[in-house]
Amino acid sequence: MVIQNLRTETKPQLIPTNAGLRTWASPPEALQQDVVPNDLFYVRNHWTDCPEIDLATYRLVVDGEVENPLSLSFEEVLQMARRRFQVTFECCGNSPVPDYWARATRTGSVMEQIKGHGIMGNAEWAGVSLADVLALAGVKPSAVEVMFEGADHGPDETVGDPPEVTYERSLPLAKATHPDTLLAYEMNGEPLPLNHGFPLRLLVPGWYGMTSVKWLVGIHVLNHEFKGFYQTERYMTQNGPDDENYYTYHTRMKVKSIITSPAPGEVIPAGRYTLAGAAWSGEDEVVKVEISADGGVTWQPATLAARPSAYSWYRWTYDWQPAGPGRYTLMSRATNRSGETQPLEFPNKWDGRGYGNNMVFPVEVQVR
Ligand SMILES: Nc1nc2c(c(=O)[nH]1)N[C@H]1C(S)=C(S)[C@@H](COP(=O)(O)O)O[C@H]1N2
Ligand SMILES: [Mo]
Repeated sequence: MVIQNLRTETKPQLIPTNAGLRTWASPPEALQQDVVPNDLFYVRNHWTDCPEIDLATYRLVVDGEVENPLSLSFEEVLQMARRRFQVTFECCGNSPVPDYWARATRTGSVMEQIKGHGIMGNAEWAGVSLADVLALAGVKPSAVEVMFEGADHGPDETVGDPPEVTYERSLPLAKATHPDTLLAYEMNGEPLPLNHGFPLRLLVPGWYGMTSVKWLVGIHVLNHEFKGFYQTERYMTQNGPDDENYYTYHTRMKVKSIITSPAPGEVIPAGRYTLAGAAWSGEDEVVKVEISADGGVTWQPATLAARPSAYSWYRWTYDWQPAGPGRYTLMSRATNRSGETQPLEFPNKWDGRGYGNNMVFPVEVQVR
């Protein structure tokens, strides 16, 4: 509770989430806004130092299964047709496993609750369609996937092995050539900040954050599936023994919602209170957000605001009249156009990592 008092007196800032200084969570004040400011947008890096790229010598290489391999300067990228729209994304490891969340809410640990959902954000991005760049290079019929190479490399952060690995991820050709898949050079009207991939990053709308490769230096069109370390050894969930697929590799963001007001640790005065939050569902639409103020016994519909882009989160509000002072368990539950709803329980018990966890998260709140 001391932490909470301190927080109200200081300017909101990113919250470090591990000793390695590779991941910072967005503070609640940032997630309460329609668009998260650049300096409060979560950062997830695999190494502690960002590559510093000199625009004067920067080249974006496009090669592999293409008719005309390219080496584009930043100026040449800027001259191509510009697209600008909001995109929400979350790290695949954003929300924690149920045990962590239960402990954080039971003990009232504000910081742990903030970190629990803070590895996500919504911003307005500008850049060029990757499809335009690929068209310029002329993709051959033999192409299957497109691989994206970041300028950052080193030993893997957790095991130190392999001793030298580059941040590389691939996309299937259909997603790579979708006109909304961007090479972004601007974030909320500013040049892409260093931590977010200056000067150019891939931006894969509707997909989990790890697919949006930062500090992009290479686009390699492949005639086979890419099997690199961050493609096949990370960002997957181990399925149960009866599942015919050993792993699920995460791509599209699942249907999900968060409560942003009240913020973790906030004490609500008795009377009317407007609950607020956000909901999203990868490439799909959210059609319904429901709220429970009694731990999941009864549910009422929240009001969904129109979203400014097909890839931004929806903001929702719910006019709550608590019966009186006391402790309440709040929950939000989103449903998408395809009829998928957030599960009440953690979707995968076989894998302790919580990747892609979109369960309904109970939030304990005190009304006084
Ligand atoms: N080159 C490179 N790209 C990267 C990463 C990285 O470490 N290096 N991290 C990925 C992960 S796991 C996430 S969740 C997002 C985070 O983007 P942000 O730091 O701009 O929020 O970037 C992705 N792109
Ligand atoms: Mo991530």
